[in-house]
Amino acid sequence: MLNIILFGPPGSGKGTQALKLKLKYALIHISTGDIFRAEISSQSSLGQELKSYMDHGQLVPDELTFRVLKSYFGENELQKSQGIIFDGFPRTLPQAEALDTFLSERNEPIQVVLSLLVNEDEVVSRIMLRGQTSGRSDDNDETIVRKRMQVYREQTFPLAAYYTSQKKYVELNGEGSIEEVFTALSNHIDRTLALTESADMV
Ligand code: B4P
Repeated sequence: MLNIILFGPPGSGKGTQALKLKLKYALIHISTGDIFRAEISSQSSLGQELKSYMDHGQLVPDELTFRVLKSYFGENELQKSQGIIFDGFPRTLPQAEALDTFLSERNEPIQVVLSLLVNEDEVVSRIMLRGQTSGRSDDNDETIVRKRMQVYREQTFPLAAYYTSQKKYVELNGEGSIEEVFTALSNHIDRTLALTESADMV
């Protein structure tokens, strides 16, 4: 099993890279942003509630995030795969702790947290560019995009220390081309896989 977290600020390329890594390593891709957007498209009252946070650049509160994920896992049994790539989750300490509990019950811990480093101006320009075609209301307004960065720094970045203390946190330059970043991520994953296999043989 290979369980990975892709970590980094909004617009750092987590979603872009997760789709490529999913195909290369036959992983299940879990993106809380995508799960929330699917709920919003269904026009449920829960979706309206999610939208009210996302449109303002705020995190969805943990209690609501857990409720949505619980119902998602209820409907989508985790099939057998080589592992899971988590994209945009966890984003707070309670989410990280809940994920650790969930995975340790399955005896399938996170092996590595790959963090994409991208400076704020680059992130803002990528997201504003995506906003021209994505139809995402959280991508259109620079004030909201900068608010998302502030929320990342205050609420999500502290998880770097949490995973560093577990010796799982690795930083990578996220500012190259999509292919360059993909190669760097793949190299780290290959190293992680080799280490896991040699530990299994002992
Ligand atoms: P997400 O859906 O996770 O979205 P994201 O942060 O915008 O993006 P990501 O890093 O995946 O960027 P992407 O690859 O698409 O979150 C949206 C919102 O949902 C959050 O603000 C929050 O409100 C809520 N939410 C989600 N999960 C939550 C949780 N666990 N708890 C609470 N709230 C939660 O890349 C962006 C753009 O850059 C794309 O256009 C891409 O083409 C481009 N790009 C990517 N890599 C590039 C590169 N190397 N060079 C140039 N451009 C690149």
